[in-house]
Amino acid sequence: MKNINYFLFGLCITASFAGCKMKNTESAVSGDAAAKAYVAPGKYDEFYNFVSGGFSGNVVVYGLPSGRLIKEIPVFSVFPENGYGYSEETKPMLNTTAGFIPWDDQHHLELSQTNGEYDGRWLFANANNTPRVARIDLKTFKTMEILQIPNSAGNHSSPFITENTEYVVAGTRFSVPLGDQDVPISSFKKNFKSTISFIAVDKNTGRMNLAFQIALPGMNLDLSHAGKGVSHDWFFFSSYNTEQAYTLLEVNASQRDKDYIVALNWKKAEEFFKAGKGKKIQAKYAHNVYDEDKEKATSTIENEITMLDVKDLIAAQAIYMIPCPKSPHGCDIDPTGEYIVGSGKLAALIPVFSFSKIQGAIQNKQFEGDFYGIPVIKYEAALHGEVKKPGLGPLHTEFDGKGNAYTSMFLSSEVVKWSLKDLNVIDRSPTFYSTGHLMVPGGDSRKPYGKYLVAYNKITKDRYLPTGPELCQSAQLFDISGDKMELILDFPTIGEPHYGQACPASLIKDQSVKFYDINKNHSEFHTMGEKEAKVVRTGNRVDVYMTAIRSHLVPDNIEGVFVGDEVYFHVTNLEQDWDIPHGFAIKNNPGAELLVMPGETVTLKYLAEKQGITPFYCTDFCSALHQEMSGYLRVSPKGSNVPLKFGTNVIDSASEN
Ligand code: K7E
Ligand code: CUA
Repeated sequence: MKNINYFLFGLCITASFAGCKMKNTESAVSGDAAAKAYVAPGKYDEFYNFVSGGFSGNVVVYGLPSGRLIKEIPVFSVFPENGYGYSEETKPMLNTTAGFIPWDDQHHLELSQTNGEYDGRWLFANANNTPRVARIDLKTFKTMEILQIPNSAGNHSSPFITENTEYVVAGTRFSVPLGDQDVPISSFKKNFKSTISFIAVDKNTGRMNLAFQIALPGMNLDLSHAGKGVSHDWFFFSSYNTEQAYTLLEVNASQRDKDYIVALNWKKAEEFFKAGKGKKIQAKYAHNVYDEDKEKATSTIENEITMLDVKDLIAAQAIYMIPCPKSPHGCDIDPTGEYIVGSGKLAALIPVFSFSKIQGAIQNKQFEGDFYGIPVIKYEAALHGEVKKPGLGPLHTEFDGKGNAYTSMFLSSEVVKWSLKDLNVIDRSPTFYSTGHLMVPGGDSRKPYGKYLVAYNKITKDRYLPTGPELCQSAQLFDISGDKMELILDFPTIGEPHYGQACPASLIKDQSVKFYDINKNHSEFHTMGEKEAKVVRTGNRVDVYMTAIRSHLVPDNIEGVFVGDEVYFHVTNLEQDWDIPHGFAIKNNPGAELLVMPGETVTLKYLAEKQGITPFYCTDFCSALHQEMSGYLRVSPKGSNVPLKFGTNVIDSASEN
């Protein structure tokens, strides 16, 4: 109960911060703050900031320092705006063993790395609810791959990557029995496991495959980070609920004074895997890949995984538990790889562990018992030191590469800057309100770019004009180039921002694809020119091979389609110019539109359910004559003898009068 009271006490503090907001706001923003976040019209931002969309299921891209929203990338949720999840080509991306799942809860993002530095190639994203990991290509800002994770639930400590993107790693927040067994919930201790999945990433293509899993005793793996530099071979996961409660976790998972950080030597685990020591077990999961050449996604259901035995890892001195106070959340590693910061959500201090001390403790067997056979290292033996009185409710920490760490304080609504060397608090700044993650560009890599810090806040309240009960969420930008953090901008965000990452624009902008080369369009349904446009009937399936170019569709008149037909509109955008998509929408379509990029072919499936003249049109205002970019589909009663006819600018004088 002590913990609960403490928690509530913290919430009151949050509330009182909200109460004196005016004073804080005014004192927090100095006169020239606006100039620091100002990016003149026509000028580019310095950083791309990729931010998780939380319950929007997607990823949102902002420019920094302006905070301008520049892109929403559909990942785990259907996106009517461009037809993702609605077009025939993209529907397989959202396939799972539980069928088509059009939504998820997206929390963490990791930019691919080479030698511990961002390389601007891919962005990995987790889905919390129906465990999945996605890969986005940063040349096209498109989701290219989604891998479902079996034996997992609440895929939260995910997707964290090793320094050369060898693996994307995913840990379960909710322990579950392996293989979807039907067991009593009260058999948690016996049957429930928290798994860690190692997804191998192909160096050249980025393609993911589930290499192996490790099943740990039932608990909640919350967050993680790979070691770097000196700790390159290790991976660290924060855990809570090592009480192994399965009901009223709020109370029952807050009993112990300390939970653990799991330290896992992934290099040794990989050796076991490569030596064939894992056991193959049955597990079904979907692997969805978008083929850029064929311009379509396919979904494959895989049937087995390799499970490593924890006992082997224990024997090989490859796994340890480090006590960490009060239900740790963030698990962050400094740029050198020496310091591991655990943030106890309910703790009044921040423990900082030392990698070299952990190694020493292992050598000298400084243990205090075990957790299901996994040796528990003595807290003091692993500890570099504690940051005292940092604030309330520490959640996440990032680094500036100059020896400083920045921790978000959820309960006391502030960002706290402290020194890694002596663990003294150097500066603190209020946030509005209740910050979750924070982010320094490059702040979880070996090479932080420093300069800015963004706080992603959970509560918005009175920061913007009221919009009824539902408010947007909010981010705050700080200039951290000086000794004191300086708040320079608030900007609204989409969905719920959890983690974000930012990298210099120069890593990405010059390789960004402007349009697809029509000569490399290998879609099965492409139409390479207007002369090739056609309509083909096969039974009750009608394939419309349609082209779009400013400002007409070919064909724009189609007759001879009957009620009950399945009509596939394969729209090829013939443009070869940057930023000239064409849209395609048809009346009574229960799905969404298509947005077809230049050089691309996209398919909309339409069930002709009603007799009548059914107009279709381009939805993207592409030219002065965009409003003229439309056509008619005639749907006739089933069994009628209207011949199949199609064309553009073909005037039928016989029926005209
Ligand atoms: Cu702290 Cu899901 Cu990373 Cu949100 S999590 S804040
Ligand atoms: Cu094409 Cu409007």
